[in-house]
Amino acid sequence: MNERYFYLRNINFKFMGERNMKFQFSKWHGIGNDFIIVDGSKEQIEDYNKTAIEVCDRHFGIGADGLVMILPSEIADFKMRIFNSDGSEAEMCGNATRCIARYLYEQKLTTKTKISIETKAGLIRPELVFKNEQLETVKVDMGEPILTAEDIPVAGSGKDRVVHKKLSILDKSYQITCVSMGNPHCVIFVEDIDAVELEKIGPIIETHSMFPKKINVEFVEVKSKEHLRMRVWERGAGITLACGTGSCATIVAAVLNEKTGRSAKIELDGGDLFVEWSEDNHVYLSGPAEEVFRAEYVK
Ligand code: ZDP
Repeated sequence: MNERYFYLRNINFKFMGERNMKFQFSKWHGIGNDFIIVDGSKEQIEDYNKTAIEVCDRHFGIGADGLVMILPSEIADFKMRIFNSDGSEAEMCGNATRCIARYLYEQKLTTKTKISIETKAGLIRPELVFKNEQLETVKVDMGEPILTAEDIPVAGSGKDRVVHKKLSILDKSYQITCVSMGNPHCVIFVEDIDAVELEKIGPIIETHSMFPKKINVEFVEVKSKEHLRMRVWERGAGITLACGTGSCATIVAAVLNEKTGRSAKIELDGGDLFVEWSEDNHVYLSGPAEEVFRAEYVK
């Protein structure tokens, strides 16, 4: 937090009155998980990591959980890169993928309703689903979950799965289940989600030495076999209103812990997402994607 503050203060001193960056962007959200989307084939940004810190800041910048660059791809229709609000790059992003699919279609950058997008975690395929010519939802084939500890990565468990394993933090112990959806997640089922001090426990688990690439942390309360309530502490972004990859990791963890069937509604602070861990081993994520405004950033 402090580092970010000093970084921002420096930019403000350095560039006061000076304008050296200019780009068009569009602000989107997937149930309150918000992104600045930039078409990198048209707009020039020199340093994605530093720019993400600057523009995601909710007081000194535009304000968002992440900066998403859309870039040309040689193996898919488009390539996406996602930077968290702390400037770190994530491999994958479920909610942003839905936003991008709708953005590309509405901006007429593609006529396809099913798009392939290259990410650092492989190809993912969002699909715009229409009903009576109205967009009903954006459904994403998020690919297969990764459950092998060393691939998630979780240290110290080799090729085993990390399902319902004990983790002691401060004076409490938690049962954790770890899943990678391209990016790493640690899912913890609790009796009472409102009693979880997410702001306190989230960053401790995120940066625990067990997780060499840090980790996204999801606390989940089981409401029924088809309904989970989830709150998330995101790696590199802190508390956010929703997390798409986190919802996918949650359904996988719920099945592995015999809490639900293979599909469920995930109730998040910003709204609901629908997830299914299909028999073909792919996880499907559905939910809304909304544009908020378009503007030009000038600094
Ligand atoms: O893995 C990470 O560092 C996440 N913070 C990336 C963002 C994930 C996201 N919330 C999602 O919906 O998958 C955008």
